[in-house]
Amino acid sequence: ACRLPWWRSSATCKSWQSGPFLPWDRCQTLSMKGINTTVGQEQQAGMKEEQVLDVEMHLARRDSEALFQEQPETGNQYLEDTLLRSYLKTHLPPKILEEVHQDLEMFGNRLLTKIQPLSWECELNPPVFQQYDAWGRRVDRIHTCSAWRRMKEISAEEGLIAEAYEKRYSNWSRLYQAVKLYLFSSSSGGFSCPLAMTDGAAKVIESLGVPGSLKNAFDCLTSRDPEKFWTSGQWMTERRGGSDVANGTETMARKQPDGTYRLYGFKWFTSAADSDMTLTLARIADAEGQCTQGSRGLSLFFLRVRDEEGKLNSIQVQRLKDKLGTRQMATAELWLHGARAELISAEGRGVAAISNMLNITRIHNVIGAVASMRRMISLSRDYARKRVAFGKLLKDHPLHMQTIARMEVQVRGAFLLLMEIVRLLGLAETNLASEQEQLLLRLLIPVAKLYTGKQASAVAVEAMESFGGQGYMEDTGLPVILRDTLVLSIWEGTTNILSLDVLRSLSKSQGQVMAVFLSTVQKKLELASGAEELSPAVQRTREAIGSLRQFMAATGSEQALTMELAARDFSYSLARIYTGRAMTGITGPWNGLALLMEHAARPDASSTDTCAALRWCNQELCPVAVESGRGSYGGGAALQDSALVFGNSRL
Ligand code: UCC
Repeated sequence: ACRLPWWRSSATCKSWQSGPFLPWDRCQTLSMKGINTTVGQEQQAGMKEEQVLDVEMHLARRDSEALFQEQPETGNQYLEDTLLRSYLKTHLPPKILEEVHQDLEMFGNRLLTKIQPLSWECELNPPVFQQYDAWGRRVDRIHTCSAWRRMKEISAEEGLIAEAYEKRYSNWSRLYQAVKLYLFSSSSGGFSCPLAMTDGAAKVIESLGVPGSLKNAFDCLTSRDPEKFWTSGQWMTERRGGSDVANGTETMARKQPDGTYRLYGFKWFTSAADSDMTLTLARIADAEGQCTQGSRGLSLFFLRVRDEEGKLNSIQVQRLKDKLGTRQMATAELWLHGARAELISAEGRGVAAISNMLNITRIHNVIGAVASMRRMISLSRDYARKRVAFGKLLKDHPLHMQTIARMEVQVRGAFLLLMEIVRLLGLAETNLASEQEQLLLRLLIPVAKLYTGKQASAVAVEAMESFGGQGYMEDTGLPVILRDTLVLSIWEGTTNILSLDVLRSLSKSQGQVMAVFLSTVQKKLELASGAEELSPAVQRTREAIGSLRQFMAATGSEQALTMELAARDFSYSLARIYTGRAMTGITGPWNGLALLMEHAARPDASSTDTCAALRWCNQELCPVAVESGRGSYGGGAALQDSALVFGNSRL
């Protein structure tokens, strides 16, 4: 079984355990304490004194033995995940399921026995930056541990990127890859981050039609050969901002006589700085050295980080970032002093081109969010079966169970939303997606990223509490999961930035995407109405859709400020409604029911599937309508917001 950190395994704890019970006559020696002694008796008394102390220590140890806690464990994460397995059984064609099942079971075992210990090694041995060698030469080496490098090999061997691009299971390949990444994520020691960007880079290159100059890069990014496999970075963030890429990017590109470019600038936040290549944005300078400002001035470049001899490509590492979490991974500040690069987008189309990468890394973010929730709940659940408090196991305390059950409902919803997105992506990548499905995918990626990022932080904090004080102890490994989870709502676009991206997808499609969303859910809701036990959930969802429609109709003609203020609540509403119900595209009598409702309507569904659907729909499904009714999105509310924020300060 997979125990929390190996460095606190039962072997290390043995010395803390008391010996066998002491016989009663030895315990009697306690009464000798304070005995009067003569000179001749001193030595004998000293020995007795020692015996007394020995007995006291044994008793103290025996007492503390009762306080000794059993570590929470997880087993094979694939076999234990009944929701995942039932999802695959419901959706995958039988032949594919058979093959995939075998591989996932083996992968689950490998994760448990081989990969999880490496993950803790990565945590214990974060990257080290060496700026100079012993003789004063600038070397800028980032030293990573052997476990980290092994993760790279394992990623290739398991086809964690390759699977999506080989497409051996056609439209199901993407979903299958996502499932492997989901299982890998919480045992990857942070390696899921470079994999996210590697996947994103491969996607960008594929979307460009794999031009000849990038063929080798594409082959390496998607290779199963550990010797050949590359990872990629994504260098977007500069000093003036990680969100406002269009205005914050200062890096300049100068064209060379051979048609390549040299890049000059400073990249403030470059994750997985030990990667082989990267995609990055820069402004092409004209003959006078002038650049176009704003989004239209940005172009996308490909560059190798090092040359064949391992020398940096005119790049200097300023320092590694001192992060709250994801410490296993080297995130660096980099100076580009004429790094040789290749222009890979049309001039001025950099943001649009890198969006392909962003959409993939945002899906990886969702994978990381769902995986960390699942891991925390698995450990909580196991602990509840072992830990005794107030005379009974935690699992026999109803309030404790209620708390974990609420988290379970959240992770179930998030998991099904993730599966829905990768299912749609698989269809899009094999030209099987309708125009409606493509629009839905564009909308659901930011919705899922922003929503699951917040869910994951909340669940990680709540789950940590379920271990009591132990959850707060660094050497249990639980704080590592919390720290690594907190980044999910920040990087790859914060919650507010993603909310604005939801609005961008609306306006880009001129409202068509909302029409698709609403008509899909409305039409398919009728199908869900057949299942008697789900009728309260159907009813609440129907009301929520009605409220959403009303909100859309009322704000349609209003100014931009209203939509900006509503963006976050609006996005949450889409997440909750869609997870509550959605179009799934599978065939059968339950085709088109809600994600959670659909799962509960399977012939072999359990009562807990129904319960999860009902409870999901018990939360406020359309917060944007509620807040709109309270007048939260008007100009007056915005002024009040500012007054509240600054009213208590001298500013
Ligand atoms: O770098 C970072 C750390 C890396 C770590 C990755 C690890 C993940 C690991 C997970 C493990 C579990 S963090 C970097 C964080 N920064 C961001 O994510 C950027 C956030 N900012 C945005 O997303 C902004 O909204 C921008 C940059 C997209 C805004 O740029 P613009 O230029 O102001 O926006 P525009 O003008 O609206 O969009 C320009 C074009 C448009 O296309 P056209 O011109 O054809 O209309 C948009 O439709 O780009 C298109 N576009 C998109 N297309 C913009 N966003 C998208 C999109 N999401 N999908 C498709």
